[in-house]
Amino acid sequence: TYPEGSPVYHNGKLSVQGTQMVSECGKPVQLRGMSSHGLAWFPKCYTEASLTALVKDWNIDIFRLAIYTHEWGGYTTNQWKSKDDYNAYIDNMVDICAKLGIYCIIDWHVLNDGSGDPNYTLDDAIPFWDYMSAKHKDDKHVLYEICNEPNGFDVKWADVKEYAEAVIPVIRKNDPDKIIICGTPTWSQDVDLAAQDPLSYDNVMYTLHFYSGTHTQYLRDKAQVAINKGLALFVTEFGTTQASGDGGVYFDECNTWMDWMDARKISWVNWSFADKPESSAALKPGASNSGDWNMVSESGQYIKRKLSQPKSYESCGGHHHHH
Ligand code: IDC
Repeated sequence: TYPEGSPVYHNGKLSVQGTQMVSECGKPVQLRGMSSHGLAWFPKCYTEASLTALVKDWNIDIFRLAIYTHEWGGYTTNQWKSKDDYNAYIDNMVDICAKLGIYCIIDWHVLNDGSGDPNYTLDDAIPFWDYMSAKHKDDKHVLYEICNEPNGFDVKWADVKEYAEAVIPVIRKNDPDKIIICGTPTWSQDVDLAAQDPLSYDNVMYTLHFYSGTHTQYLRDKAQVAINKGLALFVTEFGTTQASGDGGVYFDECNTWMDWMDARKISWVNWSFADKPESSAALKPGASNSGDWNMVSESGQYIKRKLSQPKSYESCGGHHHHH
């Protein structure tokens, strides 16, 4: 059970109806929250204390656990932890989110190393998702993001689809209906291409990522094409900066994106809750050493203000609602 009044208490198990994510009682839900930077890069930032502050002081509904597959202690490299220890770390974070009553995304953070082709990670992805979906099958608050950002000129939607069609059955065997979020080519921008040949599973959403210093109206137009064709989108990552994660901040364009997402009740998660010296990081350098989870950067201050707006969902009435 989740704490009374918490996001999971109000919304319960999520599912997808048409283009909209809905709560257990079928009401549209827009969730807002933060993404970790790499769990292995800034482990000091991801503790029960920091997550408690994110819930109590920042008002998040959801936290994303970014598990880089290759870079910086990537899961597949055994550099930071063994796979068993990494799994235990992730499981602990998932349990902390449950205790706090927030949703969490387990993000298989495919990015630079390898080739940008998620199939490159398949040998590790299959056992990872088998383990995670068996372990968390009864955890209503978990969502599975199977490939952060497919990228590279040669990586087409057909390749991503092939990967998804290998991974999704593994998850579905353990966990028949939790939300699965699938990345799209060009760093999760080509949702319009996915819409031409969507996946044939229920409760699937598609990843749309933007950085407001780089991605503007043209990307919203591409996303609208996908929505018009019936895709359900989830902005599992966006930044207020350029796509490098640094440079800027670009609040005017970000406001336009926020209005666009609000109008469509599209959920969003900001990159990133970390104190790296880069402008997308929501914390000032040194925050993790001092344990001050409200020592915000310019971007963090802006995001915190957005998170403090009234909740964008209607309660199902807790655990004892009736249809
Ligand atoms: C960036 C980090 C940066 C790190 C880099 C590694 O902000 O500190 O050095 O990754 O490659 C993404 C990725 C996300 C990126 C982010 C900013 O999902 O991992 O983080 N970004 O570049 N897609 C678009 C932008």
